[in-house]
Amino acid sequence: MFYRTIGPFKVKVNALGKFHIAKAEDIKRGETTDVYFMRTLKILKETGLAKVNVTAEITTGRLPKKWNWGILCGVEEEIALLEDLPLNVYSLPEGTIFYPKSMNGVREPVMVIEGPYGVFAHLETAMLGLLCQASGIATAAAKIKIAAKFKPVYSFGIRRMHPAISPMIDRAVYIGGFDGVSGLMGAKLIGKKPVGTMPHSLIIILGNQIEAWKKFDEIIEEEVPRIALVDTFYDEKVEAILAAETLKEKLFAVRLDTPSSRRGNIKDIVREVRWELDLRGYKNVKIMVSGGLDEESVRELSEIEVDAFGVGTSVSNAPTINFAMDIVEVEGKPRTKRGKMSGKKQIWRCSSCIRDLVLPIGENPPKCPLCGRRMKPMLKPIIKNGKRISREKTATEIREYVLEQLRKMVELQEDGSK
Ligand code: PCP
Repeated sequence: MFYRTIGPFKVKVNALGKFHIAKAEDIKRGETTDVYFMRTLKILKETGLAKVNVTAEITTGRLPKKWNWGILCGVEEEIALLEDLPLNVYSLPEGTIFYPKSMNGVREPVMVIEGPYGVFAHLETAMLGLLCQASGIATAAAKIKIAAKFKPVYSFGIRRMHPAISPMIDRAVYIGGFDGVSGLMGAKLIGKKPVGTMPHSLIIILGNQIEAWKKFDEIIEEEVPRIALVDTFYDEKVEAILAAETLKEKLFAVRLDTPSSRRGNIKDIVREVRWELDLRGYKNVKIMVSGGLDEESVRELSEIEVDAFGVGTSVSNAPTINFAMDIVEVEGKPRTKRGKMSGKKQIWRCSSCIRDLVLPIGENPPKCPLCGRRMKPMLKPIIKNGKRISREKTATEIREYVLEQLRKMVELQEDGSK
């Protein structure tokens, strides 16, 4: 029996094997696939068709929650899955805004795979899973970042999902535009320090919020902002004043995580807290709200003096984007199923209108039907004959790319052209 020291505890190693998760090598080998792909492979091998060259594209016909655009996320893991296979892969850059259909009504192929079908048939399930969930999370995060009027928003939602995917969740939320994540592994993955305040448990165990705030200030590293949780035992404004009088100039912010049973009109509660703090000269103390927030409640609260938001379930448990992968060419000849359009395609984007046309490969660069400007091709090669050819971008670079697009979308929305 092996033991591993985790924090103050010695843990039986095989206990670790008990989590119901697939390991990276299982995923790469196709162990997480749907069985009908294995049966298809068997038939193709026995009929000598496994080496048939196809072009397959990943598209979605509609988005959840009446979203009219989405953020593509999960491309890095897709490369990890498909790398070293004799395939060519083209993709929208990770973080790119995409539409289910272009202005000319064609489904947008966010990723295109070329090569012998038998090489990746058993990976379709994982290929879709990697894009569907991460893109749903990144899109939900982007919508909330816009609803927050680009004020700071922090990811507190990994506790709602299986811990094995918490790094992926935090990365997708950050790429979607959030300013920080609470998870240790997620923060490491994005190359950032984890963010967080204090849980109710600290105050409950110390039995006294003033004692808890003081101990936090005495013991926790100085660079960690002093954000006092002010809803544990008394009314928020009473605790906010107590926190300000306890930590004085050291108090960076107060966090309201008001239980739903007491939430009533949270906007008025925030206004009261703001008023009482200002009245006593604590104008610099910021107000953070968390607990059960979603796009709608964040939009409402961003109208008033809320300086930052902590959002959990509504991003970590965001709806998936139901991508599907379809063959559109066999041995270079257009062929696909009903409901899809055959042949290889390119997405052309007008970067001024952020609107697209999808045209067959080889067509001349079109002009934007809305503003007449020249459009640019969006699908870029990322893997050539199994070799990665695109540079790996940091999560922060991809996030900046997303925020740039979101600001443009808001601008277009505000001047009524969206
Ligand atoms: C949790 C945390 C966040 C909540 C959950 C985020 O609150 O403080 O505010 O999640 P949500 O958006 O899914 O609601 P609690 O568990 O109430 O409190 P604690 O901070 O004490 O863990």
